[in-house]
Amino acid sequence: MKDLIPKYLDEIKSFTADSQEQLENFRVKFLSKKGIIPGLFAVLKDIAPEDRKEMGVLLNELKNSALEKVNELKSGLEEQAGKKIDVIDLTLPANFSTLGSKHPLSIVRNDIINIFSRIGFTVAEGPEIEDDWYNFSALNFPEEHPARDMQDTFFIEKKPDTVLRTHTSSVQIRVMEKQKPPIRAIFPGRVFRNEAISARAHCIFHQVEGLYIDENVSFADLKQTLYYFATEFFGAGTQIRLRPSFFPFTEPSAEMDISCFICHGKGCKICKKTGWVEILGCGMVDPNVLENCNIDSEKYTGFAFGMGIERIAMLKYQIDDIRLFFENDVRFLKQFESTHS
Ligand code: 2NM
Repeated sequence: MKDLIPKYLDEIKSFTADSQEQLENFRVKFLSKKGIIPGLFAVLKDIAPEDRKEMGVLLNELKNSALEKVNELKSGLEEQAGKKIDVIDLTLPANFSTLGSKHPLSIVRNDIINIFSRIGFTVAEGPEIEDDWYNFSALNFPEEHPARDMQDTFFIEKKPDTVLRTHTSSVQIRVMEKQKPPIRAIFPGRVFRNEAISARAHCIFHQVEGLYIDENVSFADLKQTLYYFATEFFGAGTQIRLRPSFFPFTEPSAEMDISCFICHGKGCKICKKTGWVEILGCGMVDPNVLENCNIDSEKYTGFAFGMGIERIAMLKYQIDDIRLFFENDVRFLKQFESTHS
């Protein structure tokens, strides 16, 4: 009997229960009337009197560990059962996750990309950090052009040849260097200009530029392509007009206005009572630019254009402060959803 007690003590101490049923079996085995421990107490009287006291102490110890174990496991199992019920409480309201919304600049950029991809333009991207060749020289900017000034361009410190691109035209040079005509692509991306931030201007903004180079590309192609874009983006019935302008990389150059889609020519704040709103710059690619990219300017001609995504988005949504695009205030951002898929 003395040998049995440490064995039972071990069994009791190491016992664990996964269910109420296992625990009840344990309790019956050791503590019930016909269980092991009362059985041992029953034979205590048969033990030699000089050993009886010591055995009594050991048996009490065994009984207390069994009782303790039952209490401990019982509260553990009850706690667990409580938790399980919490997890499947069907009366609780369902969790739902709040969806974000697309940034208005992403919506407008994607709309522009979709419109041009329907007439065969592909999309190309390139680095935001450029050297002087891709950002200026290849684009026919003269050495002393004011755009190269510190006032307009961000230069990388101690690397006078390295700049943050001021337009995505630098990507067009990279494509023209690598790819033979025909080239028909648009170039969305982030650009940087050293300008004071105001409601109208930001030092970081976004552009989509476009380029079409092939044999016999004419100013009429430019006009028809941009007319298609204007009616697709601003709606059927939109009129366009081209005003002569100047860019180093195009000759001739023009700026394009659309008829005011707010007042339809009656005169409003958006068009400053002129009935027309400027949306982009464009022109025929200067032969010098083609030659800089080893494209034969006798054989090939092309047109190019560029627009600011912020400007287009401000017109479309009638937003009067460019800084709203960059503040990431969800009260502003959640108001937009795509009108195109
Ligand atoms: C504009 C306006 C007019 C343009 C020209 C070229 C290139 F690379 F072909 F010379 N890229 N982008 C261009 C022409 C950009 O943005 C207002």
